[in-house]
Amino acid sequence: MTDRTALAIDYIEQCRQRIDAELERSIHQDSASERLQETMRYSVLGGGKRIRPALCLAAARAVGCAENAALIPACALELIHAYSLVHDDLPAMDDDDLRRGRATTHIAFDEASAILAGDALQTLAFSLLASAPELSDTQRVTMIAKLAQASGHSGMVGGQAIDLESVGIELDLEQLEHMHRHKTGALIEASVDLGAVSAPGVTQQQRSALSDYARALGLAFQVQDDLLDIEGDTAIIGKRQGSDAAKAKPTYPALLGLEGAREHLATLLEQAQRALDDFGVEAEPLRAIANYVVTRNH
Ligand code: GRG
Repeated sequence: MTDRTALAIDYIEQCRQRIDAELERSIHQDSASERLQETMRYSVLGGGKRIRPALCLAAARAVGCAENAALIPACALELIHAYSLVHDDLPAMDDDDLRRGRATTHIAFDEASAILAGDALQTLAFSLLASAPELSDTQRVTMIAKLAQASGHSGMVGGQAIDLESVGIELDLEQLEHMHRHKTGALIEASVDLGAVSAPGVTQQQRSALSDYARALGLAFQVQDDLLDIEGDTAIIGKRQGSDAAKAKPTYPALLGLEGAREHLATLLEQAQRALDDFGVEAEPLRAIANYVVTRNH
């Protein structure tokens, strides 16, 4: 393991503790149904790498902002991510029974509860942002707009729609990237941007460089995800290995071959790191997370 990967693991673990405490607090708030609350807690607090919230906190640090200011946005990102996983696992979508090393939400509870928990996690994300005490009104509105755009039909949900429409169809590299930029990349880009916007004095130049970093990282994340589906171990990745092939999903290794996919991954990592050239030591966690994303084993 390189020093940078070790730094990332350490940094993400520190983030996890702060994020999970805040998520626990936010789900604990007044709720109309105890069962719904329990389903939400199961969906969001039972594991997961916390890459998106860690990226948000690391981006805030990179632009000289106290990470605390980005804590609520970081939680909002994880809530959206958790909702997307719960809905993605449903029988009407990917129909998966294993996630984060345990039963998916609709298996542990039931389908209706999983749908409701996903809905409630999504609205909780926007509700948290709307009342984040550390942020100005302008920051809140900017973040809500960005997160809505990244997670809705012009972002993640749009990407999921393309994915569902693409089963059994041969996509070329451009079409595959178009799908992943929406399905996975948009939320990763939003994670970095919400962190940057947490700093009141962030410049357009900084946001643009961070956006270049996040765009490359979003695709790198997906390439590594595709590689893990082939080379990973179900017990470690926490979901069924080989499920992309079983579902005839278009993937990078299917298009480029294993070696080609690995080369593509290295190019994307280089692009992500280069985008941070003008940042100093405060961007070290972002650099480390990029290394972690392309070497992770789950
Ligand atoms: C159903 C609205 C809706 C959207 C679904 C993101 C997504 C769109 C589906 C997730 C399915 C999937 C396996 C996508 C591939 C990449 C991805 C998002 C993997 C899961 O993210 P990790 O590895 O998960 O960060 P953890 O569990 O670590 O948080």
